[in-house]
Amino acid sequence: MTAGTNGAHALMRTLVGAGVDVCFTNPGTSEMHFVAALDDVPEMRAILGLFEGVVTGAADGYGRMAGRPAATLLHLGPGLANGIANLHNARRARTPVVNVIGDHAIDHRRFDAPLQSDIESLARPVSCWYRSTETLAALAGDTADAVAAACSPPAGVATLVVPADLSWADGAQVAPPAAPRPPATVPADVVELVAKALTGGEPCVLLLGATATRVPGLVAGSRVATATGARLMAETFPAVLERGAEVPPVERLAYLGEMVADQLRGVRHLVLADATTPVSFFAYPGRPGLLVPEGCSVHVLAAPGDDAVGALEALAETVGAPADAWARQEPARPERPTGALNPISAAAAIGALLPEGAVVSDESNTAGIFLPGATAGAPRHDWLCLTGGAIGQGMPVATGAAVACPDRRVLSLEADGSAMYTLQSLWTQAREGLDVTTVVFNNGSYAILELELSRVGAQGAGPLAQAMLELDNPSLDFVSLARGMGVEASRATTAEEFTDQLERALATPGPSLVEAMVGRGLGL
Ligand SMILES: Cc1ncc(C[n+]2csc(CCOP(=O)(O)OP(=O)(O)O)c2C)c(N)n1
Ligand SMILES: [Mg+2]
Repeated sequence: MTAGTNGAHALMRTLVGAGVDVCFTNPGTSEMHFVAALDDVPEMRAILGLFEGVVTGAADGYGRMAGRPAATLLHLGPGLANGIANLHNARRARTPVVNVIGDHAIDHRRFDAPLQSDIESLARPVSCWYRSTETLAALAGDTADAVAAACSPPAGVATLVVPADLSWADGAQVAPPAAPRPPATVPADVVELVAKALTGGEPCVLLLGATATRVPGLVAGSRVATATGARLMAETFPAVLERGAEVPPVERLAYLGEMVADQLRGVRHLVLADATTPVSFFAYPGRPGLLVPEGCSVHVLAAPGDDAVGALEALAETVGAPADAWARQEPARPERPTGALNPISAAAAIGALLPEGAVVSDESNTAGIFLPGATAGAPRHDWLCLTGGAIGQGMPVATGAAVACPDRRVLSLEADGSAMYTLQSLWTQAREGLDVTTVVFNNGSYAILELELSRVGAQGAGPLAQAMLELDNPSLDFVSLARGMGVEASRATTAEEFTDQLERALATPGPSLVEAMVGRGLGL
């Protein structure tokens, strides 16, 4: 233990000592001592977000790409509440996040002052660990515990609540880092049983999720698939999917249950490697919620918190897969598109131009359905998905990913409706000079909900219902919105314009935005 000064300093120094040196924040009065401590702890990079959904989503994007947590700094219950949807997405992504919330001074709580609320009830559902520090002596140790909890497999959001009187009190100590729990090794008999199922001559799918969708997991999975004839698949919305030329290709489970039924028809053994059992995103009248086909056995090779990559490698050895017998994606790019701008031609342009090493934050929704095909053979890149289904994730995640990966181009692919949730991310990107290229697919609607309206069997939808799904009265002008936050922007109405503008944006340092007027249809 080394002597600190006040509690806020001790917390900051403990975070930095544990490797947490980025803090996304939107602070208030109860966090002013943390703000004041920043000048004395310059190792901590503090980044301002103008809404808490930006703060929490950026921490998610940072944690996914850095592999270690950022801290947030949020203002009491209401600040946390504004950030919860993206903490929900981070929880689903199993991203390590140290979620610090300033609270009223302990002695002030009894007054029920205006910002007083039940922080614990708000935080628990999105947190893998929760603690409210009640003494100065405990503050630094609790901070170290929070970092370890966030990083312990399966990683998650560790929430630490700090009363204001502890952050201003003098005499706090800095704590050394605490060790995270290691992942659990999958027992050999589990691997043996799975190997038996895969080599029994029946149709099998090996489904990769969470920690298994990066190159080591993909390579081990591909070895198993090559040796046994199993099909290699990945969950619908991986937190990070590494893909592109020379990487083992993997088919993702579809979003729509009917399409998953087609993908899994006839499968007799479904092996889960850090993936969950496939279920429909929503319930629909008369349709199954569980998407495992009849007569198919589910085998858990690795559960959350297990060493899934180690288990896949052990499985590859057990089935006798040679170390270099894995599938490699052929390099290929689409031609630069011409003619109408629609989801097909926009995807072709992105496939033609995607830079080597790009980090793609994908919240393109319906306009993005042709992207996986168009980018499959592009140079190697990472694909970050909407893990928890709560829209408003994409632009903050892109922001945090750019902070984590300053040498890589981030491509933020946004549907227009989703963009409007956390559009303030652009301001943070401009202020921090982040290399984020944003494409907004302007289709003037909540297009997916038009589809869902008919799929759920809702009766009697007329013009009033339709109006709830339309965004074109007034229409959104993303060029002006971006410029208003200091981000250069242009609008494309043809495939040629889009390709040229995207090429220029990708080559320009700092953030820029291209508004793609893709229209209502898919371009089929
Ligand atoms: C936090 C949150 N609020 C609301 C929804 C419901 N929702 C799902 S998709 C959607 C509209 C998406 O529209 P857009 O982003 O423009 O994509 P498009 O469907 O047009 O491709 C909404 C409101 C949600 N998923 N998450
Ligand atoms: Mg839309």
